[in-house]
Amino acid sequence: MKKILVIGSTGQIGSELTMELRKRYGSDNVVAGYIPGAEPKGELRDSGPSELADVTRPDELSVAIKKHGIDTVYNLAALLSVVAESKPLLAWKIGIDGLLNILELAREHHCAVFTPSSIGSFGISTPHWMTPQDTVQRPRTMYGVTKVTTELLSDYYHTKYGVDTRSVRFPGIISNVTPPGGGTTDYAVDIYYYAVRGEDFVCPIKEGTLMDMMYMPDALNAAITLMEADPAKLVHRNSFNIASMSFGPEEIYNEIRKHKPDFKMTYAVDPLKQSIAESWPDRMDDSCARDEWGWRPTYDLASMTVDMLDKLSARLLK
Ligand code: AKB
Repeated sequence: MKKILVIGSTGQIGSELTMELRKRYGSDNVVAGYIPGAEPKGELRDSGPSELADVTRPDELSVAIKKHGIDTVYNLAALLSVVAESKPLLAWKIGIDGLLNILELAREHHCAVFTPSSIGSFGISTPHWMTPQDTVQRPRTMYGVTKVTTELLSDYYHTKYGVDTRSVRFPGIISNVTPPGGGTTDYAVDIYYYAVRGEDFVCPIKEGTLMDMMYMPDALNAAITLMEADPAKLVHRNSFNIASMSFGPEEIYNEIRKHKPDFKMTYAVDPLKQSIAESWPDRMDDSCARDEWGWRPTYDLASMTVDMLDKLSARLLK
């Protein structure tokens, strides 16, 4: 059985990934790594072990890896795109200095490492429609720079030292559990909260701006399936395009209105978010992920909307 450390276990993806990994591999085999001030709470804390695991403190990471006999690390420590623009040095420190600490420990302790990349690793000069797996990556945001560097460093540690590094380029992730903080795609989560609370929504992204998005269950499944994949079949490693749906603000709004006809949305475009959104793909081509490790999403905009509205209504309107 694997022994897994999730770094960033209390964040948007980490909180759900840790619980899903505990379901699949057994609670005692999945350690929730956290930083001071972001300790696990509730079910996350009570259902399994947790450990201090700050990516910027290699000694602390080393203690956690040795104490629990870790062989697989899911490294989710990162700042999202908008926050990274306001704190570029911190984004680098966590995203890249932190990654190097993990890769060095993985080399020493023979751990496999998953560190997500993002649609943010692409830039304005990337082909936007059916963005190929291997293409131009010249982002102009610090988030994008750290994501391209993540891909390159992870591949380097694989080819040079044989560390089993793998990753995906996540689209905007939509979830009804932990809200995101400081991303360009956050509007596609926020809109559901407003709709369920019966409030009008002001969208920061311009009508017609397409971005890849994904429902959390598909995102978790992608990460775990890739880490389970037969290495002999992987031509690529860091990182795979994965896609399930792509839409602009008016499309998600119209989908929600099928269930909440009185819901209203207006626009007040945020220039930073808009310029980041316009530099990202409209839709990625994920055929390499499909061919090399059997990636298949299960949700589209319609089925995700039904589930989001059901789950949020059950929680917020109690
Ligand atoms: C963000 O908007 O920063 C993230 C991402 C797409 O990487 N959700």
